[in-house]
This record gives sequence, C-alpha cells and structure tokens, in this order.
Amino acid sequence: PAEDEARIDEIKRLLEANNAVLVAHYYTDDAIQQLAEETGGCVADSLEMARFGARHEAETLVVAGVRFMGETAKILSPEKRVLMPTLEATCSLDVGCPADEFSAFCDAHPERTVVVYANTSAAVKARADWVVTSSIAVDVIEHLEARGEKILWAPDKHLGGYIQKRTGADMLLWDGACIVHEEFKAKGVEDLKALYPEAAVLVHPESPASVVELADVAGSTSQLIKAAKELPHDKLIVATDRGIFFKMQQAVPEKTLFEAPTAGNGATCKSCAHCPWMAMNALDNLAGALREGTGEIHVDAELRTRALKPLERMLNFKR
Ligand code: CIZ
Ligand code: SF4
Repeated sequence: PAEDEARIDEIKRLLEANNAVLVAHYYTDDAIQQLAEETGGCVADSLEMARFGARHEAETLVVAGVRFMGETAKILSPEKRVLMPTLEATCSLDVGCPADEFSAFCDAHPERTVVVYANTSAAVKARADWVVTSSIAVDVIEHLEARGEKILWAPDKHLGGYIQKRTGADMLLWDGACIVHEEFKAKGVEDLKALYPEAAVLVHPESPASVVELADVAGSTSQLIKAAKELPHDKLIVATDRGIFFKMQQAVPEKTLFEAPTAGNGATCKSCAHCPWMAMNALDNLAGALREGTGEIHVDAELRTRALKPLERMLNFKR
C-alpha cells in the first residue's frame, strides 16, 4: 500500500540521518525484514543479531525483535544508542523467569554451572555463568559436560530437555516455555506428513519433545534455513514462527513450505505460530522510534558489567 511505501521511505531517510542500522529478527514482519535487507542491516537469529550489532560502526542500532534482543545489543555496545520500535515486546520465557526467583533457584544449587538461554532479562543473565542461544547451546553444553560440569538450565524446559537428550549432560531445568512453539502438535504434524509423505519436517527445539521426535532436522532458526537448502526434499513442514518463511522461501524459492499445525486436527490459526510480541514491531512504531528517539534501551552500568561476562563467553566460544 502507498501508506507503507511512504513509511518505508521515511524510515530509510531517518536511518541515514541518524547514522543508524536496522537489525531484525526472522520472526518480525516481512516488511521489516525486507527493509533491514535493503538498508544494509541484517535479518538473523538472536546470536547473529548480537554479533552484527556489536561489530557495526553505526551510532544507533534499531533492534526489531523482542526486549531481550535490545538489551543484549546495549550490553554489548554501551556506547551505541539502542532503539526498539516498542519496549512492550517481551517473551514468555523472559516473563516466566523473574530474576529474584531465579537467583534463589541458583542459590539452592551452588554446585551447578548456570547456563541461561538468551531469551532472558539482563538481571537473569547477570546471575549466569554462560548465556547461549539455540544455535550454539548444544555445543556449549557438550563442552561443559566434557569438563564434568553439572548444569542448571533456564528458562526453556523443552529446549533444555532436547539438549539434555543430545548431550547426556546432567541438567536441572527451570520450568519455562515459549507460548508459540509449545503449541505445535505431534498429531497435527503426523497428519500433515500423511498427506505429504515426501516432505521433510523441520522443528525448532523450543517445541515439545513429541514434535521434535518427528523432525528430520531440529535446530535454531538459522540452522533450519540452512537445512531447507541442504535437504533434497521439495516439500518442507516447518515448526517454528511463520516469520521465518520470508527468509526460508528466499533461500529455496522452488520448494513448498508448510506451516506445522498448532492443532491436532491439522488446522492452523491466525494467531498461532506467530509470536504476538514479535508482531508488535511495525513500520509505524519503527519510524516513530527513529523520529522521536522513543523506545531507547537503558541497562544499569553495574548490571551490564555482570551480564556482559557470560555473554562474552558465548561470543568467544569456539568448538
Ligand atoms: O524463539 C526465539 O525467540 C528465537 C528462536 C530466538 C533466537 O535465538 O533467534
Ligand atoms: Fe519468546 Fe517464543 Fe516469542 Fe521467541 S517466539 S520471543 S521464545 S515467546
């Protein structure tokens, strides 16, 4: 629509005028991902978003995603201004892991190495020995397991259980879940697979174990896009936020992508398989943030120093 065109032009002008770069997550709207691509920004998972933002020489980072992604950017680049289209965009994993309760849980298990998923607040990261994203989690836990360490893992129990199975590590799990991935149903995937037996099943391990078990490939968003390219299959059933279809379809224009069902009867619904918080990022509030400097992320200096350590461990980790 013409309205969107005008907004897009305005955002392009504002990015330039502010020496700003747009960093967008795979789960944001197509229009935002496309804008990030067209303006020299990046579209990525949270690990690559963090790396890109930290390396880029722009004075302002505009992070289209959810709150923890903006916080991570600020922790890694305190000298940069970090803006988000909205500060209301949170994550059920972050909300379900309050820092005080989490800290008490850690205190009760002092012998365990604390590994937290990136989808957490700065305060929770500050209590951790390691931060990991889903693209690096298995490698880091394998490394810690080989050193004989016992793990305390938070907050995603499905991802934690998956890593535990993959690595055999001794992991104590916090009871959190992603409201988007938790809705995928094994029965729905099986029914769809019965219709398209030649299709491969790609699953993000924030999904329940019963769904991950049906996967030809389980992995992070970036790993699933890579798998879409490498697998010989022409049809792919994909269990992760449908926002990923923008980049995945670009990567495999000739393949047919199916959204994994969030109901046992094979039906999908409009609000399922799409994160309501990612969906809060829009052209309007993105333009507004740049125009008015709203949605700026601040992280307390002392908290930042503590949260930086486990984040840097992740960024410096080599297999
Ligand atoms: O589900 C999420 O929020 C993901 C996949 C984040 C990430 O690591 O990119
Ligand atoms: Fe959090 Fe799930 Fe949304 Fe990702 S998709 S931001 S894990 S609620």
